[in-house]
Amino acid sequence: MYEQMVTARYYEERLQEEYLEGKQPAFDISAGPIPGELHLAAGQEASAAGVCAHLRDEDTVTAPHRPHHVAIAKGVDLKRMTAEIFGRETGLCKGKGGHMHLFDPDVNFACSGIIAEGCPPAVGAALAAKKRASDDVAVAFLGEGAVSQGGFLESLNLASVHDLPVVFVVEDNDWAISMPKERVTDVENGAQRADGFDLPGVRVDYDDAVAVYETAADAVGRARTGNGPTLLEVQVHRRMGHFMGDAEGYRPEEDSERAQRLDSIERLADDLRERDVADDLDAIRERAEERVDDAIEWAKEQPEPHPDAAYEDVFANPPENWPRRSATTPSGGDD
Ligand SMILES: Cc1ncc(C[n+]2csc(CCOP(=O)(O)OP(=O)(O)O)c2C)c(N)n1
Ligand SMILES: [Mg+2]
Repeated sequence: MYEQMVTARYYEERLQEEYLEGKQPAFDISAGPIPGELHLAAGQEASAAGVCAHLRDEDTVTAPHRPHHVAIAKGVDLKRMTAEIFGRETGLCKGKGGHMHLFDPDVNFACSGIIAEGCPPAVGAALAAKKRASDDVAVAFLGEGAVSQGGFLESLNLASVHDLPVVFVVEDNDWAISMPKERVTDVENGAQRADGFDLPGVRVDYDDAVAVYETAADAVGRARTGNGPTLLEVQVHRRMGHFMGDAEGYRPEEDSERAQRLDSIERLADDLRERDVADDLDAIRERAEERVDDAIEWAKEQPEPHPDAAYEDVFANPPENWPRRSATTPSGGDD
């Protein structure tokens, strides 16, 4: 878990550097090697690492617009994910999805920029697993800002009534862009939403990876043994703005300071040292950094998609006379 967490943190530190290239001084969001928005999850690593430690490749995970820590913990190919974020042809979605739309069928991972959008597909994957009589499970990650969304609430209902092997993981980072949760809901503890659907709801009040791991063991175990869904909420801390370039004028200074102070990675490192579990945390960190640097270097060398491919994989039924690929385009277009 420590390795997953330091990989995710360093990955985002490196993305941050790459993202800012060419965007300043007047923050041009379309400029530089990573055009568009970028939502970083620094401070939220414990929930992804603690939950995904219980998962296998066959299990399905969906994530929202802040997906990197979850994708890394689920084992998404780091090189192809990075190429996708850089908009390159060898990216997971051939460079057309970008950082909010990563899709890796090898490890059954998907994410979306539409909040709570991952809940119905996770329920679908859980239904498929049940119908196939396999013990695969599905996990949907979402933010606390999405817990009043219809897609989420309807998914809780279907999961409960059909007893499906799915776990909903709400990452409560206190903010939905600039909106504190107390202004949009009177429900303080998002796990309470489970009560209305008669399924177990549990909350981990602090972002301790071991506490998340232990709580998730029950939730994933319940799903895997045919005992139905669980809603798990984890308190995490958003160390950065909502997205890169967010000046955070709405955020009290103490709240940002608290997020910096309560670092789940440092907490886990102290814990590991105290329990004498890992003798060389520096080696783990170095290995993680090398892997990230390699992925970023590789991705930046990848070709950009051919303009003729712009319409491919976009329409299920392409319009007539849609642009065809030219002979110079590297791969076929029938898929
Ligand atoms: C259905 C929908 N409505 C609105 C948005 C715009 N939007 C993007 S992120 C966000 C807030 C999400 O907050 P939360 O779920 O807490 O996730 P966090 O950003 O804190 O990780 C909103 C409203 C969206 N992407 N999808
Ligand atoms: Mg939030």
